[in-house]
Amino acid sequence: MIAVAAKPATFSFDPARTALVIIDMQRDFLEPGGFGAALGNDVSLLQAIVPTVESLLVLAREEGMLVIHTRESHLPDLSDCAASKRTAGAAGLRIGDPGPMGRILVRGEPGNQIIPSLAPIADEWVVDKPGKGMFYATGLGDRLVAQGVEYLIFAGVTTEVCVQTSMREANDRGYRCLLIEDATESYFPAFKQATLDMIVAQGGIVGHTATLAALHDALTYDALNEGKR
Ligand code: C5J
Repeated sequence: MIAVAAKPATFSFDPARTALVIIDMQRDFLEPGGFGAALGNDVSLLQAIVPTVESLLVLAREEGMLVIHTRESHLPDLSDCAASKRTAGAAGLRIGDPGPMGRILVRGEPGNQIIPSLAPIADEWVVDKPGKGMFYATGLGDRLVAQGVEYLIFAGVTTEVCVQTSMREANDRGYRCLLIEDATESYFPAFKQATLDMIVAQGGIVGHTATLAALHDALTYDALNEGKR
C-alpha cells in the first residue's frame, strides 16, 4: 500500500487497484471559443493547471495505473440531453448550438475533444457522459467493478461541477477517493476552495485531497530502503 500525506488524514491506496480519473479536460472548457468561454468565463484559470495534470498523467502511466478520461458530451440529436439542460443559458450559447469549435458539447465536434497534450493513449478508457457525474448513464460502474478498482484519484475541471459530482457518486458507491488539489480548477476560485473544504470536512465526508507533490513523493518513496524507489 502507498500512503499519501493528505487531508483530512493519510490516504492509503494500492496502485494495482486504482484508477486515475481525469474529468473533462476538453477544448470546450479550456480554450477560447468553447462552451466555458461562451458562458463568459475566463478560461486561462483552467489552462493554468494543464502542466500539473500532464505530470499527474505521466506519473500514473509510469505506475501502470488504469487511466480514465471523461468528456461531457451529447449525441448529435441531443436525445441524451435533458430539456432542463438543453434550455439552460442564453439562446445561441446552449448545448447543441453552433460555436467557433463546432456544436457546443456535442460528441465528435472539435471542441468536444480532450486537449491534445492530455490525449488518451491505447488501453486508457474514454467515458462520454451526458451528465455532470461520471456514473450517470455511462455504464462506468459495471466496468470499474469488473476491473477490480477500489481507489480513484481525481483531477480535471471544473472542481465544483463535474469533478465534485463524480467524486460524490464514487463515494456513494464505496470507492476511496483522492482529489489532487493542484490538478483541478474552477472558473470561480472561491468555489474551488469551498469544494476542497467540503470534501475533507467531517473526517473526509466525500474523500481526501492532496497535492501532486505529495502523491509523487508517496509513489517514489521506498519504505524498505528508506529512500527513493
Ligand atoms: C460544466 C464540468 N458544465 N466539466 N462541466 O461545468 O464541470
